[in-house]
Amino acid sequence: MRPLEQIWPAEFAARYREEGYWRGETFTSFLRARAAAMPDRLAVVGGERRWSFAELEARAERLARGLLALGLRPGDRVVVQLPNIPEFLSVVFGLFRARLIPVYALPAHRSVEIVHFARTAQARGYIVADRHDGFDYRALAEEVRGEVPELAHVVVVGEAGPFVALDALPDGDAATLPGDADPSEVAFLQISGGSTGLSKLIPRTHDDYIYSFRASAEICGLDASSVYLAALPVAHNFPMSSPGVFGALYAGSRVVLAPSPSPEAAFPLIAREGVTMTGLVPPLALLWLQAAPTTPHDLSSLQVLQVGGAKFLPESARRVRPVLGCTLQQVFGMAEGLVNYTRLDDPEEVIVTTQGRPISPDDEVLILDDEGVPVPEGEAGNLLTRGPYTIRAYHANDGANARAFTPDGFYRTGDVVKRTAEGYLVVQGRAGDHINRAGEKISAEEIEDHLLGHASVFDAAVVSLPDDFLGERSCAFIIAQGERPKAAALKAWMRSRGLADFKVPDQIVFVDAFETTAVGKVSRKELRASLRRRFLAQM
Ligand code: J2J
Repeated sequence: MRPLEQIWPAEFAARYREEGYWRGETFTSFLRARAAAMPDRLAVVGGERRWSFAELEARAERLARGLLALGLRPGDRVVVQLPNIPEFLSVVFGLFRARLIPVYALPAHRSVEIVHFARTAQARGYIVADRHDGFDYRALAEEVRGEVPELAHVVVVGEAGPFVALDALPDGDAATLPGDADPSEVAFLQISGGSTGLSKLIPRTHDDYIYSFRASAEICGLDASSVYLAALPVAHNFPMSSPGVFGALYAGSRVVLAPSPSPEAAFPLIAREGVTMTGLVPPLALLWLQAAPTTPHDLSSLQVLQVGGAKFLPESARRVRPVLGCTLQQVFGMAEGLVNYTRLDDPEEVIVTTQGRPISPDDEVLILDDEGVPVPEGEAGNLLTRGPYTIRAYHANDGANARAFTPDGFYRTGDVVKRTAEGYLVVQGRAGDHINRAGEKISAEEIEDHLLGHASVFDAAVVSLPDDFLGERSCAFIIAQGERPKAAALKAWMRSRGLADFKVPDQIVFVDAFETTAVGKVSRKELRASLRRRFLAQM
């Protein structure tokens, strides 16, 4: 199959190969190598199921044959929306084996998001669980298929309803399986946090992604004796690849899948499986710190707790070692590429006060002022980056590509950072207007667009407000037309639009008018900033 347009200029690709970052491995080739070298070693634990490396590979192979027998063709995109269950891994390795391209959706996504991913990726398949967390994904699939009839094949893990059960895929013939992918091909589409407007699709190649999690596993000290707990939803880039489930399997470690990241679900698993490492977003880390002192479960196997996705404040970071008895690792990453880690042997002060330094010696980092001029050392500026695992373009999105990348291929992260003399980054904030709600990124613009669809909303501006628990919460300032709707009714209406729950505004504030300047016009950005300022000043 032709690459889905993720292309580094030839001289960069050549250098990344020469330096040994890109080694020509694929997802299929690395799983095959582990299954051959350590067939009986336990690879995946989820619920009551325990699969060895050989079993994971055999399942992937069977699924690959079945999915092709169903009518999918190599190169087709398949939206995967699965919770933390072992099938997440057999399905994606099965897709890789059949050279189908997964598009990763989160369990929290609903019809608006899934329709958008399916259309943008021109997907022909959709794989869901029957139910999870009280929600029926088969009903969602019916709704999505009503809007995107091209989504010809819906496969369900569990009770299939009107669709095909994963367990009942046709047998398929081994001879139909294609040869292994070209490692420089796009392996899957990851989704962006959606900092402006709808989420964008992020094409990642075998070469670049495998480098990022192989190097991550090394930085995190994973080996065959490690046990990695996937606590956050594995479709997120962080628990997927930093080092995540893939880094762990690459290193021959065991992956344990937690149905929820809550202490109630995760602590017994840590004790039972001897978990050595896991990753959390800051609000969950706070919950763990609160619950750990009185838990009856033995957490002493835990060596490393990673925290990332949003800023972990030093006061909280300082408590990790004394309370949990393990090393904190701060992780500042993005699905577009660049990932920074504090190193396990860094001095405590560096671990607590910085968000780490890049994985690769070839991660190029620029910190520029608004005019594009490098800021003096130690001062805050806009972070731009380019390197062996940072994308050069989004999938099929010329507008976003023109905004997000410089002509020489640097990705504008939208983050405002400082760099210490030792090369560690400290996140200060961001240039854009999205809300980082407990690690979930929400585009102000996307939510405003939805609100404007309500008959009683004349205008809306969505901003982030500081929140003790979430880090940031979303607040919609609304000018009503006619009678003011009740906030609860407006939230329920947002939900009924088929939007992920985390995007529904946490708070709604009605105002009579938005500020205008003498010229009568204020940019959305200035408007949001001034609404936030005025609101916070009144508190
Ligand atoms: C402050 N902001 C942070 C941190 C991410 C590893 C870890 C996280 C992500 C992720 C990821 C932050 N402090 N420690 O993909 O592989 C904010 C920044 C960044 C954006 C990216 C990974 N860690 N952030 O969170 O694509 O604003 O990836 O640009 O979801 O999260 O979001 P996302």
